Amino acid sequence: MKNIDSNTHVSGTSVYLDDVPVINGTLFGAAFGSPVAHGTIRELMLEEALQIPGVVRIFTAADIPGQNEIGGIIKDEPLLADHHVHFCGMPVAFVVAHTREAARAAVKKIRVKIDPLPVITDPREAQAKGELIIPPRTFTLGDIDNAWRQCTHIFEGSVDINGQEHLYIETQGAYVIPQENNSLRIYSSTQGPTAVQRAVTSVIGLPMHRFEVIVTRLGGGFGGKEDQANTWAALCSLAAWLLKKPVKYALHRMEDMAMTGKRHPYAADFKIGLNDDYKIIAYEASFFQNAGAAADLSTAVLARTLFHCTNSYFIPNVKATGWSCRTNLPPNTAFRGFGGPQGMYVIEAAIAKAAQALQMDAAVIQKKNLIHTGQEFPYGQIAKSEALTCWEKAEALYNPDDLRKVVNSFNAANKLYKKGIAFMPVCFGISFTNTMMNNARSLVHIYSDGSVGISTGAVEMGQGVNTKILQVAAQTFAIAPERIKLNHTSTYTIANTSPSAASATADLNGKATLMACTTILERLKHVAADGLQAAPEDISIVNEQVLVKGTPSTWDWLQLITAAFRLRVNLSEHAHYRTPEIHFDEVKEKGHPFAYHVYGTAILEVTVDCLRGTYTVDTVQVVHDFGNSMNTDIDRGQIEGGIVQGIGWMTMEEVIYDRDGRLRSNALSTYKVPDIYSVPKTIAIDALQTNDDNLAIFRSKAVGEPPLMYGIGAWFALSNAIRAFHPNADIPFSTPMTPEKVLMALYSKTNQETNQHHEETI
Ligand code: LUZ
Ligand code: MOS
Repeated sequence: MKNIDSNTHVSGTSVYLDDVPVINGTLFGAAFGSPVAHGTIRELMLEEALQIPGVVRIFTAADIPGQNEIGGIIKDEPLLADHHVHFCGMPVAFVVAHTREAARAAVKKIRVKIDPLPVITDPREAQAKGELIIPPRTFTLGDIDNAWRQCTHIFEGSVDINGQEHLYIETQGAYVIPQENNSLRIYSSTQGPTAVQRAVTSVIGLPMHRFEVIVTRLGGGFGGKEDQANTWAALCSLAAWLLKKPVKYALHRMEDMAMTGKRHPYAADFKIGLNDDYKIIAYEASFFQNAGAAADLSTAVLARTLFHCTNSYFIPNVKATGWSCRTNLPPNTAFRGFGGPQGMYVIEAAIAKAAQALQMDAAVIQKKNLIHTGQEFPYGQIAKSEALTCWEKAEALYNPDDLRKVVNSFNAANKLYKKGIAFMPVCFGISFTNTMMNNARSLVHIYSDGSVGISTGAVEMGQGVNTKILQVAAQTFAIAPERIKLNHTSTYTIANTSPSAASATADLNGKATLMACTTILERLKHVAADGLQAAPEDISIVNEQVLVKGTPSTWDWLQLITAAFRLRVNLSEHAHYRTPEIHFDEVKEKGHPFAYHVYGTAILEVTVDCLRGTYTVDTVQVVHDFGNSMNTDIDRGQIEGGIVQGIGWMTMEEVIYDRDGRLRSNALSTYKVPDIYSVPKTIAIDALQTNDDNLAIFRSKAVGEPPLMYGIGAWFALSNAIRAFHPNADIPFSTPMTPEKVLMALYSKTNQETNQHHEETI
């Protein structure tokens, strides 16, 4: 089935926040962000800004009627800076004017005197100074202290992983319209309507039922709107509330880039031990997460780093510790993979280091250590593993031995171009790591003309969740998709939603929809049984036809609904789904946090121009565990997009803050994302069909986040290509692998010399 949004997308009639018709009298907002990263506000000067024609009012922390607090997990995030500023771009004042031009002009006229305080941008420095969001967390398996003795080969290293700008095509924004009885209607570009509702509730100081948050769809989210849509919605709500006027603020790209958090950069140290047989016996890792200036979702992101610190491997002795370090950067936040990719990069780096030192192919170590069914993850869950199945299917399909031969002969024949390949296995746990969040609701109505309307807590952001939910209803009722419409997401219709995140949206909201449809279907079967003098269990519907014991009756769908309506049968249902079986004990750090895991293996091939340092990703060949895909077109789209986004993170996307905490890569001229020229020339995707994960909707495994992590392989393929040019190249584990870093590595001294040398070169 086609994506149900394809027609409106192609014809330009899909409604995003900025397409919501603006009503008469609407005012426009713009936020003034702190020009410095850390300091005490001495004086805020608004007079000049207020002189700009069209400016209505400028709001500051003093105007907030409720609490100046929008923090989610931890209450540490003011909406507007009061006395202190903690990051560059932290909102200090909110201008409201008759036009957006006036609002932006006024922002430029605001002056602030700030006494500077020391700025920390480096997580290791923050950790050393005790600047922690929460105490460190440690996951352990086996007996790490005694395990080193069983190891023949032990390697240590350090890693620096950079962040990533979300670059959703639609920037953040909100449009708030006051309603009667002290209520607000809030249009928000958010993945988390309830998160927005809570933030507004906190700031205005009235109960949640006053605030309706409406989302039609997003032009991308990628995690950036899981928590960080709250600020703009709360600012517009504050102004709309106090002025009793509609207020809209859709951020300019550069505002969005400067004021919002990104994927978390991490520093990490690892130690890996292997035995004679190259089995990984012990692994120890310390993760220093750059949380930014407030908690946001950092603690949950850190948890997922620990959950995925051994990626697809079984390692009997593990100790992984994570520190969430407070720095003076914008609070970093959810981003596709949610800390998992960072954990995976570090174990892949450890394996690559071992392989390099042992003069062997990393793939040998990778394959030998893939987790098998029955083995235990460091957090206590027992694997039901497709890791080796995916790997072996990739070998069978894509002939990596032949590819190696091609690469070797290419490298022998070419002096200034070198190819490299890498395997990247992925294992990603599906469920919010916070067990409490794994629930969803769906409201299904059948109208008296036989048409169906569905509302859920899911937010459509291009991932195709509405198409999948529609498929669930179409399949359950056995009716044509054209009879079904997915409605916008609203907190008045569906309450207490978890954000659309964690790859779990179709599972959770699809399961709730399945429950609602099944309940109505049971009622309908009784109606048909009475009307057709049969037993309810003999009734079925196929292609809109009512069957009795498999034989078509005189009734079709419309007659069935008409009969049910006449008999006053309830044609609506609101169902609640909670994922069964999952649990986690945060004291023991053990449990069964994930409904299931998604597995896959990618083989990546790159070519490096050894004169220029530039490169291409030539092929990415994947075997991906789809379960029993509900919609292969949508799922392939997710995989292709994820791969390209992952490659971007690992290769060209370089988030740069200067020492003063100011974002330098603050526009698309200075922040490079993959374009049509840099996507892989070939992406091959093979579907591993597995059929036993019943916690996935219709046994169709979640597909949102896992494929991003295939992109990690690009980093290692590049370093293999560099080594084909310079076998002893010094290649620090530093991401992204930009052309500049490739060049430095190509012409580096040997890796026997220390990192100090590398810093001098820089
Ligand atoms: N968001 C969240 C997520 O709140 N919890 C999670 O476990 C998660 N995982 C992936 C992506 N977003
Ligand atoms: Mo997400 S990183 O699934 O919002």
